[in-house]
Amino acid sequence: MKKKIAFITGITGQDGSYLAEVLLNKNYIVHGMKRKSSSFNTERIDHIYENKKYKKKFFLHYGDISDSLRVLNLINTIKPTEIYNLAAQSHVATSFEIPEYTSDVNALGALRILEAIRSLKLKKTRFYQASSSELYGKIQEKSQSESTPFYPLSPYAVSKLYAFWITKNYRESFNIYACNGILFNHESPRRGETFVTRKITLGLNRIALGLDKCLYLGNIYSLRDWGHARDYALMQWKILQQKKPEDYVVATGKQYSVKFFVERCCKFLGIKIKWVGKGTNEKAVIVDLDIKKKLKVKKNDVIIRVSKQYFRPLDVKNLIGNSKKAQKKLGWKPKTNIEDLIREMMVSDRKEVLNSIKKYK
Ligand code: NAP
Ligand code: G4F
Repeated sequence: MKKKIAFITGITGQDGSYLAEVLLNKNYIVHGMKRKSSSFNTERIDHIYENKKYKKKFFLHYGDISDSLRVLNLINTIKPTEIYNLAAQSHVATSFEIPEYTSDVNALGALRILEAIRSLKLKKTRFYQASSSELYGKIQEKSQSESTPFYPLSPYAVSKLYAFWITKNYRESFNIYACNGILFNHESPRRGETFVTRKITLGLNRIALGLDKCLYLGNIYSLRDWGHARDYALMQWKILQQKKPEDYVVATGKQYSVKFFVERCCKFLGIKIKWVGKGTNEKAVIVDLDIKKKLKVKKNDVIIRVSKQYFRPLDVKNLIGNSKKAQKKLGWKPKTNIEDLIREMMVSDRKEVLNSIKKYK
């Protein structure tokens, strides 16, 4: 059988790193595009790059999804059997500040790859587009499936809406095997530090170990359907293994608030909090703590405050996915529940904070 060759854009990101592991375990040759950066940006994939086992199977190339010619040339040289387009300016709040850049990368990025596949006549190449539950924005149905109408609420979501439709359009116009994975939020210890879950797991560990006093958050009433990125990476691969190219929702079907996430992380640390105040005056105060854990906090410390700075001009308040189609056709079953996800992230961030303390001692 011919070897499968994958090309991943966004390989240095959270999902790119897990997907590379999934594909290498399935004996693929994996090529990834990384950006030139003034500081190291390969932390999430260094363990793969440095593993001798993958020396002839894992290749990195400099490139940027906004550079059409580079994208075309890379695809022409690699001749991938599967392309996973994960590259994105993926931070929703930031997209309000840099909307044009976000659109160039997220919307036209997908088009550039599809055009390369079309113009190079790569009839056998399959294309995966990293679509997002942000497309649902102002939700039109209680739980969101492939047939729920979209109503994007940010420049990020609008850019991903273009990418969604251009993927579908190239599938229908040019018969390209192209699919959208409409993935709901997925987190992990490799999640970027400015996304809310990671901000909380890292922030609370820093407080517990005495590096910070207080963590500032935005809309703590926001509700999300949070899964584990490792599980979702496997689904990205599965979506491209089907006979017919189709779009799929991937979600856990369970929903929690940011506030709940904070409470569970505190519980993990052995801290009991009480919420007091309203609106931007709301805060979390320590009411009890496990003295055996030797935490660097005490009763009555305020460890969470709400700050206007982290509110968005418009926010997606409420998301919960209906992934029945993926369950039926792809055998999708969410593996990691919220408690396991929190435990894994909290343990990993404790280690990270302890290492940084050691480093600067
Ligand atoms: P991430 O951690 O922010 O990773 C984004 C990746 O894109 C990074 O490798 C980044 O490179 C790269 N990138 C950014 N701008 C680029 C450019 N101009 N050219 C080339 N590469 C560029 O995001 P993620 O959580 O892994 O998400 C992966 C994809 O899924 C994204 O498209 C995201 O929008 C989408 N998505 C994510 C979720 C989620 O909950 N995680 C849900 C739905 C959809 P650097 O490392 O150099 O910054
Ligand atoms: O963690 P978030 O920044 O993720 P968000 O906006 O849901 O976007 C993520 O998931 C999408 C899938 O639905 C992806 F497409 C996208 O690329 C990204 O991966 O924020 C989650 C919620 C928001 O409602 C936000 O307002 O948490 C709220 N929040 C409250 N305080 C905060 C904060 N978000 C951040 N980032 N920082 C805060 O301090």
